[in-house]
Amino acid sequence: MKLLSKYTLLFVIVLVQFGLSTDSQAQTINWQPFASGFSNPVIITYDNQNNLYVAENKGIIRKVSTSGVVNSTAFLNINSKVVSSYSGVHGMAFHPNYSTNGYFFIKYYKESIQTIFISRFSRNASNPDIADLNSELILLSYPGYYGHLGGNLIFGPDGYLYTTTGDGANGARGMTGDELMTGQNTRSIKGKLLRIDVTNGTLAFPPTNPHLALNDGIPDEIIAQGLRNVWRFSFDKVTGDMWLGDVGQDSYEEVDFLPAGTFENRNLGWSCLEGDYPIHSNYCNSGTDLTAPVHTYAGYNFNGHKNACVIGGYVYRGTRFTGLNGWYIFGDYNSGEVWRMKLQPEKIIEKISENFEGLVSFGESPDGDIFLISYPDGIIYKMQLACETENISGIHTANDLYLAGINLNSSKKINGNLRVEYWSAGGVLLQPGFQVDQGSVFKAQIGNCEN
Ligand SMILES: [Ca+2]
Ligand SMILES: [Ca+2]
Repeated sequence: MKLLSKYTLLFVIVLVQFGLSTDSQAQTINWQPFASGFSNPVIITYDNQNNLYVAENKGIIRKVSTSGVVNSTAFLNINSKVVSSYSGVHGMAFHPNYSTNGYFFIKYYKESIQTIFISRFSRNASNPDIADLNSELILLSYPGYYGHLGGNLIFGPDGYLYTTTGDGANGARGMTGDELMTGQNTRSIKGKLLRIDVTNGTLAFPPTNPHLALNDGIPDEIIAQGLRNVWRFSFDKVTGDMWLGDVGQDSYEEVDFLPAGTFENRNLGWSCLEGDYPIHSNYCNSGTDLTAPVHTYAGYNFNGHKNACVIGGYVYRGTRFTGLNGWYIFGDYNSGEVWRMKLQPEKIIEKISENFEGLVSFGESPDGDIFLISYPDGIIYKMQLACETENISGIHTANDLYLAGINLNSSKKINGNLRVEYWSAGGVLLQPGFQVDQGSVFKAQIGNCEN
């Protein structure tokens, strides 16, 4: 093609939105190895000093830098407390004032005595890279049997510590589930959403917890019921809304959404319902309205045994990919599929990855990056946008502002090597130094091509 003229453009705005919400094809996500060498990792979280920590199922916790360098010395090893062949560490959360008080909290299962513990531990007084095994202060403990033991431990936007308990059932295939009838039994600690106040490092109950009345027979930490086995839930950093992935029995997996400030006295339905469908009508609790899931998908029985275990994730609130802002990222352990979902202005769900081996949990960095944990491989992956070629064509008109040509969407034939920041709001921001040949066809590589 003959070049008619050439301009050097500092900022060239293509006035067409390539953002996710207007593109019929979901942007491909890459999960790039961030840190590795773990043995069955289940959690990645952080303290208020931007240090990351990875917890392995069997109780070893390692400190990790924001660039993915793993400390060779374990931060803490509670393997002697866990001693489990099945399920050890379920949750870990650092106190909002960790930098001053050194407190962090671990939820773990001790199989030998079939008990779930929520304990406070303390950082070593002189070495911030290690914690003290003998600092354990048990705050709560519950009986738990092989089966549904619940899930993680996270501080909410209100500064209180939240966790979930499973219904305690076996959950084997072919059963209808909830054989202990706990989900709708308000007095049972099982199948519930719990909230405690550990501001001072000891156990207290928030005054807004709904079951604080003396001698009401309902544990004071319960705030919502009807959970089957929520392994992973999280809070939207911006809105404070809660998202939960409730693992189904054999029929339906579900995602639940609780707007900020509306957590108390919720009933998520199990096992009156599985997803939206009746399971045990005789277990239904007539005293409460049920909160329907915002998303269900076919479980083990209905998809060729492909999807069978929802893994709740996080709402993306990072700064690197503004086009993903507000999307909820979640997946399924069995299929290794990962989706993004938005509820407003209309519900949209799109698959962004698949065939991920051993997707046991997601995680979040202090600045909002999303991690994905491979349980069998012992690798923490970090979300990246794939560096794709977007087919842009158009005729450059003049000056520094490139107005999208009429062919921009209709003519898809360009490959290229130009780096473009895809995720800028409302358009494509070309990088400084980009040269445009008037009358030529543009070449652009779209995506965040960090590596
Ligand atoms: Ca009570
Ligand atoms: Ca439900």
